[in-house]
Amino acid sequence: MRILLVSPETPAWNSRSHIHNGLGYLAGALIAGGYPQVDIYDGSVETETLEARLARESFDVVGISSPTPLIHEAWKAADLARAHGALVIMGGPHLTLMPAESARLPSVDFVAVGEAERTIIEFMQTLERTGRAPIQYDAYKSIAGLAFRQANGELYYTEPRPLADDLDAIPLPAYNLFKIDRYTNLQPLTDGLDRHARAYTIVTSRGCPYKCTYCSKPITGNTWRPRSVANVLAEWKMLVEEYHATEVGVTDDIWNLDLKRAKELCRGLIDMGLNQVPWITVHGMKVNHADAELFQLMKKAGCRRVGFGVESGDEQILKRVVKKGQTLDQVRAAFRWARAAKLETMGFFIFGMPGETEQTMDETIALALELDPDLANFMIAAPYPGTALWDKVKREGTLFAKDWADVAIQSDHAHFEIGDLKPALVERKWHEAYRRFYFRPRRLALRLTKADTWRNIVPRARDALRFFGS
Ligand code: B12
Ligand code: SF4
Repeated sequence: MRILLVSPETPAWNSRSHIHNGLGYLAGALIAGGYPQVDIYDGSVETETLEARLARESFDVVGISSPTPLIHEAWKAADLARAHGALVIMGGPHLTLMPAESARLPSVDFVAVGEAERTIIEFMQTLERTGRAPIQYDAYKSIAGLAFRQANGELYYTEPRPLADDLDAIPLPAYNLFKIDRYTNLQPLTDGLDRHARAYTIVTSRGCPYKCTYCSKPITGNTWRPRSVANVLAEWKMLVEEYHATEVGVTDDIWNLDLKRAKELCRGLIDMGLNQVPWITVHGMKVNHADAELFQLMKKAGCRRVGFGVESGDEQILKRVVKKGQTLDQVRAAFRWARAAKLETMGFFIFGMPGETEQTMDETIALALELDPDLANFMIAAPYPGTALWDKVKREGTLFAKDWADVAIQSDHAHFEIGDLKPALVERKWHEAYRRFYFRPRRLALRLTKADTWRNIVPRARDALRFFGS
């Protein structure tokens, strides 16, 4: 059985490209489960169109992954796969949130809901047993985590797939299937674009028990499931020694939830000499599960930079609207400790949450200036389906998105209007944040000393117009 796993091309995110670890995990599970004829087509780095690939090579099954903003591209991929005679199964964050919408489409045979390493194996075994045409729908009803349109046109949802509880037992991602030399480094905005990086990402735990109102985590869920430190270190060693990683990105929702484990991981990296390869925390860290010692250990373990979700400079917005479960004092302490350990810092800030006023957004700008991270990332609040923010805006406000493609995080436009909060104010404060943060003489001087500023002068100028214009 030949299987192609596809991530569609992404106009929603084009400044960098990371490997798609979800597809890596599925491929790893397939290989370990006895289906070695699997490949990954990642639209963000392929030189050949999907259509050309499907015309050149025939596949029994095409599996397509999609977050919310890319669902239209994913559906186009499904049409192409179907036109080339493959059975189509879709999965990933958007499919988990809205399975019916895709399961109804004529080009989509099955939708996988949630984590799918087990689901895909049971699906392949059933397919192999019952044949491709006609599809024996009844045979798939005992596989947890599927949605599909039956022969009579009605949708059928199987039992929910329980979250995998022993992550050590999940086969490692099939890293060999990524065309690694085509991906960029993990943070080109900060480090300059390195097209020769061998940047791998690693998932050391899944899920997060916090419930920040804007956060969409349909796959990994509200519990926290760590891999054992030994299991993570073995994978890390493999990435460094066998795959020659030049940088590693930890993409956990919250890798430092268990402070003791985070420290053990760092000590392990030091003891095993894996600290020569720089690493970062892609999704950021949580400030209230850290202490000074953790940052010292991270630095020794090769960590280059830490990012923190600061979100708001207003304690009440942080507590009652964002529901971040952290205080401004904890934010300040984390930055202080990280800086003392000589780690670079990044801060993520959100503008335009419900209930915000000009004053609360001014407080956020003031906090960004006070913390003065090496990189500040200001974002306009973006509601994703399945989040408390989405529900509130739908209930009490007006959502502007006409389409899933408009639900992207990196946008310079407000996504909704709610109460007295006007979109024009949010956009004005967002631009002001960029201007006041980056147009300080010291910042400008720093930027001009970076070779990358001059190497990429055109895209940098374009970014500047977008961020600093009003
Ligand atoms: C690393 C990361 C990135 C990286 C790499 C992209 C990638 N796709 O892996 C970068 C920085 C490039 C990125 C970009 C974006 N990301 Co991102 N990203 C993540 C992050 C932090 C980890 C992803 C991961 O490795 N998960 C672990 C693996 C095991 O899970 P998985 O990928 O979901 O795959 C499992 C299942 O979903 C399922 N599955 C997935 N695909 C398929 C396909 C088939 C056929 C089947 C059967 C099953 C299946 O099986 C997999 C194994 O269990 C997640 C947060 C999270 N916790 O998931 C956000 C997250 C996925 N990203 C998100 C978003 C919004 C984006 C962007 C759209 C941002 C934007 N511009 O608005 C872009 C889209 C780029 C793209 N092509 O996907 C959202 C998605 C929310 C939503 N409702 O869709 C998330 C959940 C973050 C969040 N909390 O908001 N992202
Ligand atoms: S933003 Fe981070 S801390 Fe908050 S719920 Fe999402 S993953 Fe957890």
